[in-house]
Amino acid sequence: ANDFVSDPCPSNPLDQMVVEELRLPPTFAWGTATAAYQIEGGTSQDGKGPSIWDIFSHIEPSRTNGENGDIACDHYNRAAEDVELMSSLGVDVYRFSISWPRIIPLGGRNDPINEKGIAFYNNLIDQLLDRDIEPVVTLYHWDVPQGLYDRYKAFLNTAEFQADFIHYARLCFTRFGDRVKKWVTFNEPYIISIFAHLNGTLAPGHCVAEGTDTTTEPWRVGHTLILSHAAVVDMYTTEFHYSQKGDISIVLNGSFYEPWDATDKVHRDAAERRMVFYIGWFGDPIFLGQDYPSEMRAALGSRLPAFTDKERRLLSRTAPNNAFYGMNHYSTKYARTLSEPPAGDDWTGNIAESSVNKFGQEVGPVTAVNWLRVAPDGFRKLLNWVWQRYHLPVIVTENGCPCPGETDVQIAVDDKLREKYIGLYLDAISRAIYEDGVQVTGYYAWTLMDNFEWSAGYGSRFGIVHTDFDTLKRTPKNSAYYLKATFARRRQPAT
Ligand code: PSG
Repeated sequence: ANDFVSDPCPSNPLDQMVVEELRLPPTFAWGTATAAYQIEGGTSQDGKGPSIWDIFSHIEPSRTNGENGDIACDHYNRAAEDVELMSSLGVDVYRFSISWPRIIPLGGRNDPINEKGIAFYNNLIDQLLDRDIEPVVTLYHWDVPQGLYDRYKAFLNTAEFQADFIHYARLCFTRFGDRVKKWVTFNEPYIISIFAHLNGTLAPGHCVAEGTDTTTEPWRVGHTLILSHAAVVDMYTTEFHYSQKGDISIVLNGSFYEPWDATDKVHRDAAERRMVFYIGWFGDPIFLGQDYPSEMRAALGSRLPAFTDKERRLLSRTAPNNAFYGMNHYSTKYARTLSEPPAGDDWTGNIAESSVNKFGQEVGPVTAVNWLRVAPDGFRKLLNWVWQRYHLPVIVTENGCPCPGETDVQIAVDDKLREKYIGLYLDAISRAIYEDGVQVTGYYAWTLMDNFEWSAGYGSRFGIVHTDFDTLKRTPKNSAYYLKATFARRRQPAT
């Protein structure tokens, strides 16, 4: 089959950065991604139980810009319309997450199952398949049942959580696995460990004020996530893979880190160490079946839990059964070694990060949020870094950016910055594939439509489709049509 070639990116606000033409394999899949709590609404409809996000956003609304996911995009009541919308955009794949408390309201292995919640996902999956859209399902995108947090603090109790997660995953494979062939266990274990259990900016907001032991608890949460992932991979492999023949893995996020001063070895080492502490933390045990990276063990000692012999065997047995590397990626940063350890408990490998280097150079043009800079070269380097370390085909399970002023639909649809960003990041994938030999098999735009952006509430919009939160009307932005046109060329011979 022929490669396809797109038009050059037509608009060019970041005029130093030009997308000439794009070459991608004919089998390359494009999709959109969402997460249950960010879009569904219907938080207590049809028997759904509360998740930690329902409670977190209601008890202290200042943590979520005064907003919550009670209605969000009302996707729970508009799924048919949203599938139709994706179909009209020509997507190959839709990555969504299942709300655990929607199908097991209290969450635990001995708790009742909610058939109405299961019916919702069954209908969604059927509608997608009717339109030739492949469902890619994330089991956990941050909304653990509040019941499990109340009972045993969820991730902080490894054995209890693992048993309940296995039960929940088995229910999903049993009910949906005849049609779902790509599974993701957890979305972004780093964010769950650090942002939800150290700084407490995300639910459950477990943080110092709540009496957290920050020296050990984030690492305990990470440990729980790794072992629960491995146990579910093991269970899928032994109980379901023979009949269902699907793929399973995890999604890790991570920026690329450039050295603050590239002429100085200590800062080059710091940039590398930052990625080891961010990605290797989870990637080495999960994909290589090894202990935590030696750099982390050296810095953290016994603060990092130890794997028992039985757990080591589980990791080494399941490592080869991860079928892909799910990569959420947004931006690049500079890393520098600190001359003194930072105040408090260090979890970075003694590193400070910034978007400006020693020489005052910005890592890339800013988007609507300061942490997200346009830096496609870093993306290409990260694809290479991951490929060299793990040798797994990469699926880019999230990528995108917010643009300024997007509340107003007239401004939002003309999203030249996003279109440019996406074009440049696809170009980085193309170069990683053809010039560097990295296997990259898909690109899922984050996100299908503007939605509840966690601590930013509705104030930060990542959608390729605009959502009017008064009328709930969806309006595709130009970037959605750019993606549609780009990938439509796969079906034509290259010219
Ligand atoms: C991940 C990484 C960073 C910020 C936010 C995320 N970072 O590098 O600073 S969260 C991730 C998430 C999804 C969000 C989306 C945009 O999986 O639910 O809506 O990115 O923030």
